[in-house]
Amino acid sequence: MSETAPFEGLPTTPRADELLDKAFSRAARAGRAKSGKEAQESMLLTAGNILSDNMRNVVTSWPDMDALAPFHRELADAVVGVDDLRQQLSEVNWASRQVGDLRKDYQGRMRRADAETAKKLRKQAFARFADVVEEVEGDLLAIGEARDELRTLPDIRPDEPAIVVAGYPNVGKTSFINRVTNARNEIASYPFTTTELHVGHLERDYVRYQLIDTPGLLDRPAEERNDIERQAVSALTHLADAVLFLVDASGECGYPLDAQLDLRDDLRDRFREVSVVTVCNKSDRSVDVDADFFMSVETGENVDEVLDAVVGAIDHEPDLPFEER
Ligand SMILES: Nc1nc2c(ncn2[C@@H]2O[C@H](COP(=O)(O)OP(=O)(O)OP(=O)(O)O)[C@@H](O)[C@H]2O)c(=O)[nH]1
Ligand SMILES: [Mg+2]
Repeated sequence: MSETAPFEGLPTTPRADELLDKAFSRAARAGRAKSGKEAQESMLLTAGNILSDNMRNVVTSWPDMDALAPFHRELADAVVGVDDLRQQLSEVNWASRQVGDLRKDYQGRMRRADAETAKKLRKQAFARFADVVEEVEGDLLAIGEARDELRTLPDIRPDEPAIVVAGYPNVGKTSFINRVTNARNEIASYPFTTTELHVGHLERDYVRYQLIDTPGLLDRPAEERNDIERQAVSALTHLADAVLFLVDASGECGYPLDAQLDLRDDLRDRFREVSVVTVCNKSDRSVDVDADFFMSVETGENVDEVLDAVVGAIDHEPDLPFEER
């Protein structure tokens, strides 16, 4: 499992009934190959091992949440709740051990029993296996849902420079990203409850940059965001190396310029560690605003200059003490 896409390789999570079906049908097959007490022992071992191994595999296939990059941990937390997930995984881990212990216990009891008693003990053991697995039925379902959600997270890499594109709806964020990245085949999207993150890539001087479109997230005042969105914004603050803030001075986007600039100031507070570059887009319509750059995605005017500036604003220095640079 790679550090950059930590949830990509997660296998599907079996449901409780699937696990039990698999374990008991394999056990029946193993039992048919033998007879008498040996058959009962073989069934017990087969079912017990399949259940405990499969449940342990569910747990070990997950990355260590504490070792995740802050961006991924926080995004995962926004989407599924990392504490809940940890708890569900620990329940399944408990069930795996519990089945293992039961298996050992019944194996010992069978050793001293005759064939008839061995069969009774094996049936008893199966009923107790089923009880244990059913106890974590809900946990397995929740883990499966978390896996399905997290696997579709866009391939955003904490180790590649990231430019976050923000601004009110309709100011031209997506048009910009589509124009400067190979967005056609490199866009991945992730549905939050109300929003999506899109990522496109571009290369400058052999460095790959991620451009992140944030419709529904960085396009309105903080107080209008719900908890999940707030947390996703916070995750982005770990990731962003620069913020490109687009404004539409013409007001054609439908939002007053004052409100747009207030949002820009709010994001400056939030993304305190990085440059927030103010760009007036739709310069073919209006340039009536105090901005760092004026561009038109429509005509292409100044688009390259804006890119150069934002790439230049990214600090590529390694984390050396200032005097040693
Ligand atoms: N005149 C003009 N129109 C533009 C320019 N850039 C984008 N537009 C238009 O503005 C509209 C909105 O552009 P989008 O790229 O969808 O804006 P957005 O910021 O991604 O909007 P949301 O996804 O809703 O947040 C579209 O009709 C674009 O064609 C520009 O430079 N000049
Ligand atoms: Mg858009």
